[in-house]
Amino acid sequence: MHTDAETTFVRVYGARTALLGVVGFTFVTLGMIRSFALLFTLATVLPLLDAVASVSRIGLGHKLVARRHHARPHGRQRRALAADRANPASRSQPWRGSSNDNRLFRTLLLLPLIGLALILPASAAAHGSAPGSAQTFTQAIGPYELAITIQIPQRAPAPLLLAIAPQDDMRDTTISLRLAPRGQSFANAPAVQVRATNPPQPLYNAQLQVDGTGDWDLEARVEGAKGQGVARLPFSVVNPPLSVATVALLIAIGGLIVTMIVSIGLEGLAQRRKQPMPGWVNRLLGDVLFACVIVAVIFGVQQFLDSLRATQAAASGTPISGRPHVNVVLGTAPRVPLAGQPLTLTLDLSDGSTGLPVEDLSLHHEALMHLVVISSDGGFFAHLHPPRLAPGRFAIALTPDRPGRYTAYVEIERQDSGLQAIARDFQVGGTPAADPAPPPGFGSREIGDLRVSVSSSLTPLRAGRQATLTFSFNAGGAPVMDLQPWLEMAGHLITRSADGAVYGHIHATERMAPGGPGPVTVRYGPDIRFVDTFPQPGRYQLWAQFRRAGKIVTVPLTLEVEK
Ligand SMILES: [Cu+2]
Repeated sequence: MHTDAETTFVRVYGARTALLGVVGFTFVTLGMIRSFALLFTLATVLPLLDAVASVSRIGLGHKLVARRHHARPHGRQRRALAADRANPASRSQPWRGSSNDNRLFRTLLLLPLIGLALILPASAAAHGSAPGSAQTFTQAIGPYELAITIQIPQRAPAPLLLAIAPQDDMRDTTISLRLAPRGQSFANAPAVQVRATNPPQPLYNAQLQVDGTGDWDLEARVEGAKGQGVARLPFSVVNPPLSVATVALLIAIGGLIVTMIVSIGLEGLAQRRKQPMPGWVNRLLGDVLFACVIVAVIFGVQQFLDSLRATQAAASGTPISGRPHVNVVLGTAPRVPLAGQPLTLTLDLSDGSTGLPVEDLSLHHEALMHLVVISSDGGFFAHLHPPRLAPGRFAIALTPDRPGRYTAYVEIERQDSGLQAIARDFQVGGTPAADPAPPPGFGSREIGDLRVSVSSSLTPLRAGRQATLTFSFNAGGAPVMDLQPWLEMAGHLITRSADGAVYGHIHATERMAPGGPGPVTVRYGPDIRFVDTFPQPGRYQLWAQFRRAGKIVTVPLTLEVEK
């Protein structure tokens, strides 16, 4: 059984705790600065409100219990109320005190609603721009290079929005797209077709339907005058897991808000009818509020502690679990490839522990796999993005231009693991030609209609000493300002010691440009810088790669590094 004062206290504290719960919960869920600031402000303001509430209800020198309250009339009070009704003049005084309390009470009740209103738009925005909701796969499909962005839906069934950005000339090609749950046949899946127009657009949109959650493969088939190819892009749709604690907290907070609204409504009704609310209703509302508060506090605290632990674990840089290494088996078709003849490289990825096909590759710079193929003399260089054909299987065609030993560098990243670069050699037959002249080192050279000058912050280069290499671009005597990002970066630099012992993939120091479905407007120029420390002395072969007007510009380089 509660007295009036107790009931009011429970309500005041209910309102306060609900508010803190809502704000704390939002802070926990979203980890947003705005919620944190709100929480801080409320933590300062609420004790003051509590003090006001306490003084007004318990009173300083007031006889609270004797004071008449419309909500909880007892025997003697009821008789007094009946007398009041008979004599309106005597009624004004007690009701005024009560309605003042009501106003304060309502103000306190309004706060959680204001808190909610402040928070809800923020949460909606946070969901819309949640990282990872769009995944861009850049890869070769047959002879065509394209970037396909998948907007991963938050739940299923849902439409699957696709944006296709050709990376080179794709005019008059047809792109067929269809979906199948991982491991199932595409045979009966409905397909949508996109026709790359002439002249080509920078972006084509398509839409498919995802029926359920789980692992999916998107098959992209391209056919055109230059040839055809296929890629199967893996993605997953997961319903955000809602824990029991979260559901309980939400129910408790919802219960608090509903009970408060009901309570305000009933009190308003009671006042208007000048009839007291029945005691049992009041008690019931108080009990429900109290129960909701208890549940909200328990699960709110639990959620808060959980998130605190997660934040601490993230901040302390606790190493993520990691996955076993990946074994790569490289195959060539034909088995003995010949210089000048096309060959297909097949890369089968298996888990180093279980031997099963590797199916948990993360997108790394917009591709599941980056493949760099270099001939031992450095005369042949290709940076490719092989399409995934089946679980753990990637394949791509290329035409080696000289006989000899080649190295394929496979760069991949498994979920929760770091980047792995795996080198595999293969042999190409044919009649050896004269050794190619090595490309120039520092200084100026013409590449197409571009003049590229390369300089270093450290000359001569020394092993173990950091150097900044600067590539400056000019066209027609004017500095080039319209270099585009490629695979999220202003430039990529592949370095390899002539003996093959050292391999590096370095990114430009310029600001990253994360990809997405829309056109990327970031431009770079005329200078692009890379920082590197060559680990050992000797001759190095380098290939710097940039993108301009949708075409990849490769700048080969030979540098000597002294001791
Ligand atoms: Cu790449």
